[in-house]
Order: sequence, then C-alpha cells, then structure tokens
Amino acid sequence: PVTIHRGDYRPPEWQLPDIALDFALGIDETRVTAALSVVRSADAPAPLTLRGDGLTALAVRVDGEGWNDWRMEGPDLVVDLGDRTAAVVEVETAINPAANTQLMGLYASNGMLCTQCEAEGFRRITFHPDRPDVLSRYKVRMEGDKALFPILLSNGNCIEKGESEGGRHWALWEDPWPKPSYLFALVAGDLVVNRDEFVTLSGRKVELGIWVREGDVERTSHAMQALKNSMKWDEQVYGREYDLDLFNIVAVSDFNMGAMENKGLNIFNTRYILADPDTATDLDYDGVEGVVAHEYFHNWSGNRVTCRDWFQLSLKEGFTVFRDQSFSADMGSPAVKRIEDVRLLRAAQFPEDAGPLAHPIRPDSYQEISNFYTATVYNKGAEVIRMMHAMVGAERFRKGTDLYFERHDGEAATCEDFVRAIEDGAGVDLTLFRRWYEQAGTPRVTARIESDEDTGERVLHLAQAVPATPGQPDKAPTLIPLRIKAFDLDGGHGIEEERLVLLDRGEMAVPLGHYRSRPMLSLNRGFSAPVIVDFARAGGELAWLAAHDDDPFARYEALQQLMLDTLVAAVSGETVDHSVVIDAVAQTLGGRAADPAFVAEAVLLPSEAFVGDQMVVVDPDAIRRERLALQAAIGGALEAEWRAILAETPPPAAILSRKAKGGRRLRGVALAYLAATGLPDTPAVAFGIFSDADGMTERQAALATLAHGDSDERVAALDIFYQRYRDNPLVLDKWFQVQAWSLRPDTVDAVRELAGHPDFTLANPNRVRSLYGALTGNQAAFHQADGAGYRLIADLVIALDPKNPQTAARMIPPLGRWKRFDEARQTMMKAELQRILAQPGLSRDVTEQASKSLL
Ligand code: BAL
Ligand code: ZN
Repeated sequence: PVTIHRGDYRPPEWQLPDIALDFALGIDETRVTAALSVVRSADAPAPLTLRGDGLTALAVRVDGEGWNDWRMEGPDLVVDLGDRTAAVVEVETAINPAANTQLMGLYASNGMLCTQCEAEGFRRITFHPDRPDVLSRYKVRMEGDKALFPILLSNGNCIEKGESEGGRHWALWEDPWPKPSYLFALVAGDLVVNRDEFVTLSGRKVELGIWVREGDVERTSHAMQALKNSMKWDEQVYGREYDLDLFNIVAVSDFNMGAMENKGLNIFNTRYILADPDTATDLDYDGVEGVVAHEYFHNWSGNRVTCRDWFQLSLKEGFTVFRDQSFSADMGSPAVKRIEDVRLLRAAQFPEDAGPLAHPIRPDSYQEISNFYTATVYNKGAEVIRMMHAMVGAERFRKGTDLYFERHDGEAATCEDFVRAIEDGAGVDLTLFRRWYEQAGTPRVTARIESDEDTGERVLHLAQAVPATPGQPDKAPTLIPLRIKAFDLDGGHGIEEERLVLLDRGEMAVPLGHYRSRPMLSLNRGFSAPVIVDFARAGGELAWLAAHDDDPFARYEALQQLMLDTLVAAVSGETVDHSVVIDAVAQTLGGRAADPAFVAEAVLLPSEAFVGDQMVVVDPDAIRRERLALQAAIGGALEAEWRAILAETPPPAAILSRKAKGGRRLRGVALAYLAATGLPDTPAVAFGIFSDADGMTERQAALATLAHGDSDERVAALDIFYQRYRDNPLVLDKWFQVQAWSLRPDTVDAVRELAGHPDFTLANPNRVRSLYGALTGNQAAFHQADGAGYRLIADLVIALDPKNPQTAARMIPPLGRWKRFDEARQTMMKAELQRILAQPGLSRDVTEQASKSLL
C-alpha cells in the first residue's frame, strides 16, 4: 500500500465552486450524474484527476458536449481539458447501494438509502477530487419511487419538489454554504419525523427534524432536547449561531461510526438517537446527549472551518470533543464527567500511545485514513485543547476561538492555524506546547518532595520524559500544565491556594514553602495534563487525599491510586492488607447522600486492563484473581452498606436528574460488590432487582451481575431479557454484550457460540462490536492462556474484512499489544496477526493495522 505523508501536501490544482448532482434512486441501482464546474488554478497542469473507488464512467461530457479525452488511471478518472481553464464536467455513474456492505458511500440499510462520506466515501458515489480543501456549493436533485422513498433529504434547504411518472417523485435541495465532499449527505426512505424548532440568538427560526423508522419516534425526545440545549450552549459559550433554516438528523441502524456531521443533515447510528427508560440506560442517555452535541458543534468546528487535509483531523475532532465534553459537564456533573473522560482516555488512548500504532494527534503519515479516527486524534486531541484552555483561562480562550472562527470561516485550516489563533487571541506563547502535536507517546512525569537543607523549605522536584514511539526514538520535553495544591496537616502554614505549574523543561524544582512535616500534595488536579504521574506516596497519604482533597477529581484519583497500588502489589505476589482500601471506600461512601454519582465512580475498582497497564508483563489471570479478591473483601467488609443502598427504593427510571442517575449508578456498584462476596442469596437479590426494575439502568446492571455467575437466576434472566427484547436491535446488543463481558471462565466459548446465534450478524457494526468488541475489553477472556480469544478475533477480522474493512480493522489493535504479555501469549498473538496478513486480497485498512501491529 502507498504511504501518504503530511509533508507532501500540495494545494489543489482545480477548484470546484459548484456541483450539481442528480440521483435516480434505486436500492440495487442508483444512477448518478454529477456536473462539476471546475476552475483551474494558475500554472496547474491541464488534466483533471477525479478520484473514484469502484466506479465506472458511463458517459463524460464537457460543457454539454460528449467528450472522449478521458481515461481511467487505476480507480481514478482523468479528463484532459486541453487549454481550458474552466469547464463544466459531467460524469455519469451507476452504483449498487444494496451491495455496498462497506457502509461507505451510498448504501442501503433496512430498505432506506443513506450516505457516509467521511473520510473518502464520496468517491464511491461519483468521481471527484474528494479532498477536504476543495469546497463547493451543492445542488442535489433526487428522484425515486414514492412508495419506497417517501422522504428525500439532503444538505441545506429543500427548494423544490414534485411528482413524476410511474409513481415517482423528486426533490431539489440546495446548500448555500460551500463544503467539502465529505460533508455531503443524502437520505431516501420511509421515515417519520419528530419536529421542533429553535430560535437563534438573533431571532432566526430554525426547523428541527429527527427522522427515524415508524415506531421509533417516541424514543427521540431526549435527542431533541439535547439538540436544542447544544444550540443554545454554543451560542452562550462560543458565540456560535446556527446558519441554516433547517437542521435534520436521521437515525440509521447500520453505521460504522457513532454519527456524522454532514452539513444540515446529520446521520446517526440509532444507538445515539433512540432512548427511552425501558430500553436505554442512563449511560446511553448521556451518550445520546454527548454525540448529538458533538455533531451539532461540528457545524462550526468542522464545517464552517474544515480541515485542509486529513492529517489535520484533530483540528476538528479534538476541538469538538473538548466542546462536547464541556457541554456535558455543564449539563450534568463536571466532576463525574471528568472522571468518565479520563477513564476513557486511560482505557483507549494510553494503550494506543504505548503500542505499535502510536501516532501524534497530528499524524505524519498514513496508508488508510479510516485507521486514524483514533482515541489519540479524538481524545488526546481534546486534552491538548483542554490544556490550552487551562493555561489561558476561559475568557482568553474564547478570544482565541473567536479569532480562529473569524480568520478561517469558510476555509480549510490546519492545526497550526488553530494554535496561532489561540496565541494571538489569548496572548500566549505556545512555541514549546506545539510538541503535543508533533510527538506521540504519553509523557511520564516523576515527582518527589524534598527539603532544602539550607532553608528547610519543601521543594517539589518534577521531571518529564516522553517515551520513544514507532518512528520517533528521541523526544524533547514539552509544556505540561500541572494544577497542584499542597495541604498542611500540622497547621501553621494553612491551606495553600491551587497553583498552575508549567513544567517546560526536562527537570524543574518548585518551591512549596515551609512545612513542619511533609505536606499532602495534590498533583495534576482535574487531570490538567494527559500524563502518567510517578509519585511515590504512602497509603495513608492517598487515603487522606481521598477523604479531604477539595478537588473531587483529585479525591477520585487518590482512591484509585490506592486501589491500584494495592492490586499491583497483590499481583506481584506481595501480601497485601485490604483494610486501607476498605476504610477509604467506607469513608467515601459516607458522602453518598450528597453526590451519589461521584461516590459510585470513586469506589469502583480500576479495570483489569488498567491494572495491567501498570505492569511490565501483564498477568491477566493474576489480575483477575486479585481484583476479584479485593472486590470480595470490600463487598464483605461493607456488606451492610451495600445492602442498605439496595434496600432503598430506586429513583423512578423516567427521572433523569443528576441525583436520580447517581442513585441508580451507585445501586449498580453496590450490587456488584455484594455479588462479589459470593453470599448465597446474591443471585436472588440480583434477580429481584432485575425483575422489579422499571427501566434499563437497573435491569442491565442486574443482568450484567448475574451474567458473571453460575446460577439458575442467570439462565432465567438472560432468557427473559432475550424474549422481551428480541425485536429491538439496540437492546439485543446489550444481551450479547453482557455475555461477552462475563467473568466466567467459559466466556470465550460462549462468544464463539453466540456468533452462531440466529440474531448475530456481521452486517451490523453495532452487533459486531457488542459481541467481539466486548470480548477484547474482557482482559482475562481475550488473553485466555490457550489463545482461543486471539483466534476468535483473527477469525472475525478475516471473515469481516471482505465485507466491511473499516470495522474489521478496528478489531486489530488489541492483538497488537503483544509486547506487554508473556512469551507464550506474544507468540500466539503475533501468529494470529501473521495469519490475518497471509489472507489474499486483504483491504488497505486491515493490511496497515495488522502489519504495523507486528512491529
Ligand atoms: N467526523 C466523524 C464523526 C465525528 O467525529 O463526528
Ligand atoms: Zn467528530
């Protein structure tokens, strides 16, 4: 495969100010006529190269005349326009949406037609430069059978529609805003709408529509509320107003991503639109709110200002994730949101940064851009924006973003443009900070406190190191903003104010002041920098911070560190005393009345994978054993507390207040701790909760708990759940997922069997992720000593690649983490990667991921 390098960027030779598309719609055949008005840049060569993927040109016309001066170069169409500097090039193609199992371009899903063009799907619809720095105004006419496709949608506004012969009808859509091809969208199908409206800051009325299949419209109210809240929030916090009279969202079941921000016509995975208390958990509700916001926010950070090239993907994704995170924090609990975001970063991005697929948030090269929609580009990208925000403060940051939108509105910009706008707008020098864009790898900050011999002053010594990553053996120090605060237990000094320390060199000494005894130091509060901190602290110090730190994230972090230290010691064969952790958990539980959601997060044990990340060689079986032992110890010691929490009447599922959600979350945690004790009545307790539940949060928590065990209640609950929800795909995903998450020793066998279940299908990415994605997240199962988990994932990749390479490639990274495991596992993991690579006709997506994973 060809490697594309960031440094090779050249501006486009041809601009396409206007595009008219004509679709004759059909499930098995759709005819596309594209009329591209093309304008040659000065001194660009004459031939016009239009990218294609699996297309044949049925006819080519130039300025209305049949044209023979064209040829195919591989998948691309090259049209020789002689000495013309401008022309209208018309190309006709025919595509088969029903056969499009890749779900890129125009495809059929449940009888409807829809599109996904980011990053390079537009070239599967028609020939086009298909690069984000070519922006055009689109006019789209579509015609199709009225019974099959009663609803016809595209970007912008519908300016005309009508009936035609043979039961067909048509619609003409126009999008006044120039946009890159990846933001093109079309939907045709039998859909119903939830309509609403929003009045913008300047008083303009916007019609809102969420389009779903018949029967689903009742489950769209949360998404609609989230949309209106997002529109208002973006006005208030960023001064960004919506810019069309219409904003449509369509929900589709078969979708590779979570959702897509097409201009004025967002297309969503149903998972992030549909929610009601009976079928969606509180976390699902939060997911809907966050993704609706994310896609809406792209209207400015992504659409009005787009990316110059795909290396700049984090320009729109990192910034937009930061924006959606801030929105969700404002809508709910900032502390809990921060905990969730950091947990995700550590679970998905830190391992990526530490493995063979590590790349900077602005990558330097790629073979297949779909492989770079990563936690690094998105979530570390968001952390990088967050650090700038932390360094300059909200007000100055807003000056920077205002300048960014003002300077680059209507343009295809770069990450550098963003950083420069923040520098100029906020008045800050980010020279050194730019290394966050250049260097991969999670920086490691080591900290220790010493006393200055002469002055008696306490000094915090900090050092940073960025680890070597593929292609980047040597790293330079970067700028790391660390929020710190020292607490003085002996009085005298008083409690200090929080400070922001800018660690801008390899090593640095920070005077803390005079203390009689070593102060309790809260470091990297709020996770102000996405780094790993090595700071040796005794259990007592962590327990004190877990109880007393006034930053809730730091309290959470201290308790997590205490649990982590205990687990790592136990796994390393040390005899550990569980009582310090138990006391700290008990202490934290004391605050549950005030903030149950925070308490639920804080008392959760670190995941098996995160414990593994602390070890030189991961021992999945020992981690499982010791984590279960600690869980059982906490469960047993605090049995009365867990039972008391479970004895309370749960908040009604329909109430989605912060407190109600927190209460339910804590009950789920309480049930898991109680069940870990193995006390004989726990299956009955869980089954009681499962049966009495008035909503999915409690029902799923109880089912997941039962799924770990071996009781009759487990079998009964799985069966009841299946029978009740067998016709609801999103809930059925949960049924697959809880079984693949199970801590039972036979989970790999169970997953293999479930893959043969009549409701399992490779055609639906959500279903694939619910079973196999859940398995790779189940550390001890995936790394089962006989390699059966590895085999299963490799078999999946091989079977799925010919159908849907993008989703297949996303299953590979867990196999690429082989370096972290013992030799036997390493050998088996590499063998599976090699087996994948030996398949003939492998996609570029899978080839890139599998071959890089072997390095
Ligand atoms: N742009 C791809 C989907 C998303 O990040 O919104
Ligand atoms: Zn996005």
